[in-house]
Amino acid sequence: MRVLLLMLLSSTTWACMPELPGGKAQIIESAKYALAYRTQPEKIVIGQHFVVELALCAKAGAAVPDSVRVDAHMPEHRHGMNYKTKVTSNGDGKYRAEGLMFHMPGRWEYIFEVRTGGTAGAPERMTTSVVLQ
Ligand SMILES: [Cu+2]
Repeated sequence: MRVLLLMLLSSTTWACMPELPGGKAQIIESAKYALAYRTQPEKIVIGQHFVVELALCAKAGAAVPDSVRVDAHMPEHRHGMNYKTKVTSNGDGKYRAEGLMFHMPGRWEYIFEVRTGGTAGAPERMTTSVVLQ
């Protein structure tokens, strides 16, 4: 019992659950953060802009995010999107990224970059990919 308690106390990766109301969301996790996201529209159409809504929570011991960047690229093709995204914070750990567009079919990888403490330290990167047909 005592050992278990010490293990729990020494853990810096306590889970948290990001809340993104309004429907189902994909969850991805890094050592420090958990992120829920969904696209709008839900089904991405090649060559049409879409929005990514996301919610972020910091696990125990991790700094609260200052800002989030959202980007995407095609790792196999070594190119990114033709547009830059604009991320706005809705407060309360929620963000909205506008201006995404996947301009061709294939595997696209989202890159979520979480920044804390100004310029100090590298941003935490979280990635996940989707295949568009
Ligand atoms: Cu490509």
